Parts: sequence; structure tokens; C-alpha cells
Amino acid sequence: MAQEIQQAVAKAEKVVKGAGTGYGADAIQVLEGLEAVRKRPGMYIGSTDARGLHHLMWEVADNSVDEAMAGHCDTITVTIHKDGWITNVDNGRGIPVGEHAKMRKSALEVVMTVLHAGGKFGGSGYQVAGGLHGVGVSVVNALSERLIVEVRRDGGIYQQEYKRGKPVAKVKRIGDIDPSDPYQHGTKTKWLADREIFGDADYLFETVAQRFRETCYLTKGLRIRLIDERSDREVSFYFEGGIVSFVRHLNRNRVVLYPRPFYVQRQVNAYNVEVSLQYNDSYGESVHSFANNINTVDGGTHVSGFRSALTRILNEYARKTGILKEKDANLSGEDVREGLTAIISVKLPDAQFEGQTKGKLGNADMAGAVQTSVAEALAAFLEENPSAGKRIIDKCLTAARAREAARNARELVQRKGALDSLTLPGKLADCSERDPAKSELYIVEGDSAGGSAKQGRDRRFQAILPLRGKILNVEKARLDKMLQNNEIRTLVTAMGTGIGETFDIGKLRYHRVIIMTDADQDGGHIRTLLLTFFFRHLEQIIRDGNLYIAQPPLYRVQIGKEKHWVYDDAAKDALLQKSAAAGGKEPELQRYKGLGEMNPDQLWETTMDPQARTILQVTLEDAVSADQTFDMLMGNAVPPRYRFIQTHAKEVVNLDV
Ligand code: 0RA
Repeated sequence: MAQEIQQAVAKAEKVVKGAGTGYGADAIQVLEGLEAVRKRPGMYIGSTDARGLHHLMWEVADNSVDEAMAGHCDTITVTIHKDGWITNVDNGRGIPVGEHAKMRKSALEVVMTVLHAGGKFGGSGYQVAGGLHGVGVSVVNALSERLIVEVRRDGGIYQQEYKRGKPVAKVKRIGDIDPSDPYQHGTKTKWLADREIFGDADYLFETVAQRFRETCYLTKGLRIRLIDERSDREVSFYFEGGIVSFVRHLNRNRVVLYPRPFYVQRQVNAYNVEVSLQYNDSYGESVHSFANNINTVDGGTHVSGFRSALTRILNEYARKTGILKEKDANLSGEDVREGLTAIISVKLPDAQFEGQTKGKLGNADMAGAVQTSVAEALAAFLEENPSAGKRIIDKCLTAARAREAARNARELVQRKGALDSLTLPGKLADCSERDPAKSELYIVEGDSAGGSAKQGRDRRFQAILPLRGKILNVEKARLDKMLQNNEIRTLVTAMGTGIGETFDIGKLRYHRVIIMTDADQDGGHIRTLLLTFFFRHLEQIIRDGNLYIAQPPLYRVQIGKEKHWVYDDAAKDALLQKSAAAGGKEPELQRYKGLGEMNPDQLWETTMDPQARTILQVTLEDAVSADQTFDMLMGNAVPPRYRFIQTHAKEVVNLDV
């Protein structure tokens, strides 16, 4: 933040010098800056839906987190008020309020009203381009109907208010702080996001809590309190152990191979490197990486450095201890990542974020910094914890053998052509369209529903694949086991992508893969199994936005001659109430439990017709929470499962075909 202020002041100074007309010209420039934000908010915060609304929260909180990382702040309190206002309070040094000689206004006003350098444009949306965080709090100000900032420092309380980014008055000292008041310094920002920009998008407690939990794991010793006055909920996050606590948390429902996670923290020149890891007895990998507290979902140089250190050190250790014999091949990268839970967190100046979604760290020197740090510390850890070392290597060896078995199994089925798209499964009713971009695959539970779907579909672009019974619980099975399962093989063959090492998203035969299951418990379970399978083994299909969930209606309500399809209980109650209020005929209510209860025409009309249906796109906005959610889902009953669907599915209405 200090850096940001300097940048902002320097930029504004240039404007003044360049224009040569002093303060007036500068003021105009400032207004133009924030007008640009209001004109094209998407360029600064990605979007103007709920995600963008939350971005405002992250932007303000991140400034406070920076103050905490600099060692000046240990508590942040965020309140979601009933009337749409948000308050963010920190106990940092307080934004400087003194007048800047050349700007002729308070530094506080500069911070709040000058669009900071550092936000990069283009691409798919908001990205952090450098410095320690986002686009600057002036963007939040520009996109708020009203914003009030209050600074405590030097014994005084200073305040300024803005409307849509424009100051209502100068910064004022509005009072003295009682010397006995424990709150002597800090910054309080209170804002009301502009409804003209964000419509009726709303804050989600779970989303905010999840993000703040993550922030606290990544910033040892920081406490964040989140208060939601709408529902009277309150949570407080504080993790003494930082990323070690994070690893323990991710492993909390798993059986770990040894009690204490490995941890290293090193400063390599300007780079700060922190890594923690712990193995568990599952087959999955949950490695999450961060750069300047930003989740790098596509990895990058820090992850490459980590991986090569891990593979090299474990191989060296396995040979040295004689667990791996001379004749044995080296453990592969995949072998050493089975059952691995790890957090890689780096902090650096001028972070370069690359790739289409800017989820990949690009700074080349970081690979070496992480590699050296992890290699040295991990070698020492294994020396000091030989029983942990032995368990880890045994686990890797088992993984290596299983992978060999899987390779053999796959080669066998591939030779038979079972995963080859040239020999499509007999159960698949394919569409006539050959362009994947225009084709849809409905995965349907059960033969009878499959029959209705086949008759009801538009065969030009809709293919139907009925699946029988429950697919295997893939969370608990390796790829080789799964490929023995007929339903899985059929599904992979129909999609055409292959799986595992041979996966190729370019071969996906349908750009919409739609899961259509009954609206009952069994249907929910099958949907969860399928989602888990996609998440663990075909994640790219979700990432690319190709996976959807069909929404069959729950009820048919007939009021006189009018027919209504109703998709949830709230809508049903509303409709019945409306009908009762209007008097007239008693409504007839029919509940649909299964897809099979609808005839083909009804299925088309309610669930499959692109002009009328609603389908939910499955997204993975946050790999960390998705990872946890899947663990939770597989061990739990229905309510948490439902939450997953709600949180990670976004509505897509009336797609054009
Ligand atoms: C620059 C300098 C100083 C504090 C801050 C920025 C600061 C910014 C924010 C934003 C939210 N909370 C914040 N807290 C502090 C301190 C300069 C000094 O007192 O020496």
C-alpha cells in the first residue's frame, strides 16, 4: 500500500507537470480516471455480478492484509450489514492524512480518488499485475454509491466521504481519540456498492468466510473476524501455525502417514518461500499454490521448483536407504504426488501472472528459489524423521506399481479399442451433428429415463448416454480400478477425450456434457459420483466450462386450463399462494420424482429444449474449497451435497444452439 501511494502520487505529479497547468488540470484527470472505472467496471474487477461485488471486498481487505504482512496490523473486522453496507476495520498505522505538497490535498484523498497504476487490462478480467495486490481502493470508491473512510492516527480521527468516487468534502479531523481507547490507529472503510452497477447481486457468507479463512492460513498470526448481521452469524479466523495449519486442515478427514507436517520458510533474495506438506493414505493429490496470497490455480515456476525438488529428494532418499534397489526405476513425479497434501506460498515483488486466466506464476527465478529451499529442508526432514521417510517411500512405491498395473490395463482396453472413439459404445444414441461446438451429450440415469430422453431429444445435436446403476465411488479408487468399470469406460469412450496420461481435451466430442438425474436422493448421489469423477480425473472439462447439470421440474401444477412446470419448492409455494389469492379453481399438484415419470414430449419441453430449459454450468472457482467439498461430500449425507451444487453451479438460461 505504501508503494501504491507512492506510485499514485508519482503518476499524478507527472500529470501535473505534463499539463503545466497545475492543480485544476490534475483534478480533471482524476475525475476521468474514476469515470473510466464506472464506464467499464469489468476491466477493473472482472465482472459486475456477485463475483465483482466480492472483488470490492477483497480489494479493501487486501490493503489491510498488506498492512498486516508489513507487521503493523493483527486484526481485521469485516461486517456485512443488513442494508448492503460493508465495513472493513483494521488496526494498522492508518492511511496517512497529511497534505501532499504537490497534490495540495490529503494523501488519504489521493489514495481514495486516484486510479492506481498496476491494474492490467484485457484478457478475461481482473488480474493482479504487480505489487502485492489488486487494482486499488479507488476502484471500490468509484463503484460505490457512497463510501466513508475513517482514519485513526496521531491521536485524531480523520474522515472523508465520497459519492460514486467523488469527495463530498475535504478530509476533516472529526475528533480526538481518548488516550484510554485501545483503538489508537487504523483504517475503517465503509461502503455501499452501487446498485446501478451491481444490480441485485448479493454477498455470500460462505464465499467470504472461505476467502478470509484462506487469507488467515497464508498470513500467520492475523485474525479476521467476519460478522454477518443479516443472519446473525459470526466467525473468527486465526491460525498460529499458518500454512502448517492449512495442511492439517486439508488432511483433517484423511489418515495421515506421520503426525507433523513438513515445513520450510526461507528468504532467497527478494523472494519469500514457504512450503508445508504431509502425506495421507488416499490416492489423490491436493497441492495448492499461492503467490502474494493469490491462488495460482495453474501453478507456475514455484510449483515446478517444488515438484522437481520433491521428486529428486525422495528418489535420493529411497536409494540411500536401500528401499529403492539399483534395478528399480526412479519414482516418477506422479508417484511422489499420490496422497500428497501441500501448500506452496511465495511472496515476491513484481509478480508476473500469466496464462489465459492469469493463474500461473511466471517469474523464472522463483523455480530455483523454491527448489533449493525445499530440497535442503526436505532432505533434513527425512534424516530426522526416518519412520515418516520410510512410510512416504513405501507409499510412492505402491503408487508406482499401481501405475504400472493401470498402464497395462489401459493398454489392454486400448488394444481392444474400448476407449477408442471409433468404436462408440452401443448404448450411446449419438447425434447427427459432427461439430463438437454444436453437440450435446446427456448422461442419463437409468434405462427408462434414457428411453424417454432418446425419444424426446432433438437427434440432430443431442446425444443420449444412459448409465445403469451407480458408478463406482471414484474417490476411493485408482484409475486402473475405474477403467474396469463398464459405466466409466462407456462414458470416457463416448466423450472421446481418453483419460489419464492420454487425456486430450481437443478430442471432446460434445462441448456440452449434461448430467441429467432424478430429483431425488438417489439421483443426487449419482450426480455427486459423476461430479467427483469429473473433478478428480477430467478436471479440464469442468475448467473449460463443458460440464452442466440438467434441471428437471419438481412439480406440474394445473390451475384450470393453465399448466405450469415448477422447478423448486419456493416457486411452487408462490404459485399456490397466488392461485389461492385469486380464488377460482383448486390447483392440481403433481410431483415428479423421476425423469421416467415424464413422457418424452414433457421431458423435451421441461428439461431438454434449449429455448425453454435451464441448465447449470459446473464451475470450479476455487480449487481449495472444491477439494474440501468433495472430501466432505463423499463422507456425508445429503445437506452438504446440496450446498455444493448451489455454490459451484451457475445458472445458464436459454443457451442458443
Ligand atoms: C501507507 C503508509 C502507511 C500506512 C498505509 C499506507 C496504510 C494503508 C492502508 C489501507 C488499509 N489499511 C491501511 N493501513 C495503512 C503508514 C505511514 C506511516 O505511518 O509511517
